[in-house]
Amino acid sequence: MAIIPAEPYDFTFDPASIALVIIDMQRDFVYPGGFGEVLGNDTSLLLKAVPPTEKVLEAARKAGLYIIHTREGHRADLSDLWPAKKARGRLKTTIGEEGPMGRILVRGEHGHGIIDELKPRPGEPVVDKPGKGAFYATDFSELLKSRNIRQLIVCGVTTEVCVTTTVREANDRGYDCLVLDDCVASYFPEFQDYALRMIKAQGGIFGWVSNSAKALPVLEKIRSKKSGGQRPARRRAAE
Ligand code: TIU
Repeated sequence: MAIIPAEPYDFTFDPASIALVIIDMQRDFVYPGGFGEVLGNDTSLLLKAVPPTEKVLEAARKAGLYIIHTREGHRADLSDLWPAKKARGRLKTTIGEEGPMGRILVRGEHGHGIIDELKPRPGEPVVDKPGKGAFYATDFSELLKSRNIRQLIVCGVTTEVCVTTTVREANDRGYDCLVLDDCVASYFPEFQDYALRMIKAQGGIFGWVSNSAKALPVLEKIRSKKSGGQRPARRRAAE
């Protein structure tokens, strides 16, 4: 077992049954011209989560952790886009319409893609989700069950929308979630603060909160143990 110092108390996990989940690190949210900006947000606020998440992703890869990426977006024909979601906000430009990075929040468009810094590698599943939570209308649950995953380390954007929705969905399905506070970001600093406080309040009602500085040394120790010969050959070959 490994232990990451966290709030409201230490987070204990078995590296074999934990996954790193990186939520919606897509150009559509973190760069101008995408969905985040058409909603009226300053997308630059999300960029500060990128360097620490890169470090955690790299350490998780070296540790041999199961890694899953998610993307929010819709089919090109928008058949999985609820009219309520399309209409929300009374936006001038909305989901499915052309923007500078292609059709907004549509699968396969440049804006829908995960940013280069956090590009998924072969063997790291990418879950395409039409909603905010990773469980709704996806095979996320089946992917976790197939690997006997019980705990999640969660990074991504935005803290109070897709990250929190996923953490709450996971909590009700019996998963422990550890959120790294510098690896998640919001367009609203006060929502970032309160969303994280809501997760860890009441004895960790939805999970645990820590940060990359505390998680990295723990992940790096797992790496050194595995490089001592325990890592399965299948994983070595995939790198
Ligand atoms: N608007 C906002 O803060 N977020 C989203 O619409 N999606 C995600 O959080 N991924």
